Amino acid sequence: MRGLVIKNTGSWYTVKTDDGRVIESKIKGNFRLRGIRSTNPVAVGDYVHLIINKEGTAFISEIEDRRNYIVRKSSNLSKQSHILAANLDQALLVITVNYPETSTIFIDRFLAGAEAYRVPVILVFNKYDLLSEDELRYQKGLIHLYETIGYKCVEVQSTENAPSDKSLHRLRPLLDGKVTLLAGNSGVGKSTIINELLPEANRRTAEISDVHNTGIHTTTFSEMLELPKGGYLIDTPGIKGFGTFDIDKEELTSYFREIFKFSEQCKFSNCTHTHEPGCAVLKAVEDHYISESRYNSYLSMLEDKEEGKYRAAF
Ligand SMILES: Nc1nc2c(ncn2[C@@H]2O[C@H](COP(=O)(O)OP(=O)(O)O)[C@@H](O)[C@H]2O)c(=O)[nH]1
Ligand SMILES: [Mg+2]
Ligand SMILES: [Zn+2]
Repeated sequence: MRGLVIKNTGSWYTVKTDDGRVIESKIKGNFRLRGIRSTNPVAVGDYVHLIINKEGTAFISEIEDRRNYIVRKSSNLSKQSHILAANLDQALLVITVNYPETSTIFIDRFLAGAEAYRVPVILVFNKYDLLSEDELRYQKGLIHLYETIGYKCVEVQSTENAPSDKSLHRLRPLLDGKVTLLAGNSGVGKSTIINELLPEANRRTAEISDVHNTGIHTTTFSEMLELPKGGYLIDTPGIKGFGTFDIDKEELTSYFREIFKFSEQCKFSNCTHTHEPGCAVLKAVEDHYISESRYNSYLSMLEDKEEGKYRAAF
């Protein structure tokens, strides 16, 4: 029997089978997966094969190859990673220009991580109702910037009585039938969005994960919440970005789409776009074809890399 892992609590995995049953499962024996040293061999989003027991529980006997996955380093000491989720169709990054302020560095690091993992991102600008005229103008500017680069942007208000063109329900067609990771700084409105988009039956689950968030439960377990018309939202307490990922010298540029485009005209193929003569990126920043905020985010990630951190610190 094949199924999708929708929840992980310690050694138990909740699996939704292809024929619609929900079965609590455990791993059988030792799984050694190619190339990944992880503390959890199975993650939410994984497709697995089950051997169902007489008691109605099951053993996971096989994990299908992942299309993609996101990881978090377990600790500074170990080289092991914790797989947060697998097989994502997209990520929804919730941003607030204010209350709390989401920095462009945070947004750009998230986007770079998503490029590295090849996960499309939708930028959701929340709390429309709270913004002043100046803040709204700034938000419009950001939306113009990110749409020009090629990212989908949506302005919403998650609290009651939102004007229809700011309603959260505009997100539904973007989410139906897809596996979406919900991300963003604490306080931007992720739980509010989940509660609004999920039907009554799932609301309780969302509240339970809120309990996890408040620290009663310190361990963080990922969970997939089923949308009414199919598809899932992945609520991963504490996830802010794509965590650690190795940044190759040449690759960093390619995680910034518009910088990558200009870099093809740089004089040197190994140009870092910081000081080199004939650098087309520096010229494009000067001519305002590349925004300073994006270029600064690029520099901050380059600095991490040069300090040997090899990680995006979200
Ligand atoms: N005014 C306003 N408040 C919002 C909006 N969305 C969320 N909030 C509030 O922001 C606070 C944090 O929201 P929450 O969903 O807990 O954020 P999370 O930490 O990302 O899960 C709560 O008090 C929400 O009621 C919005 O669109 N407008
Ligand atoms: Mg929350
Ligand atoms: Zn260059």
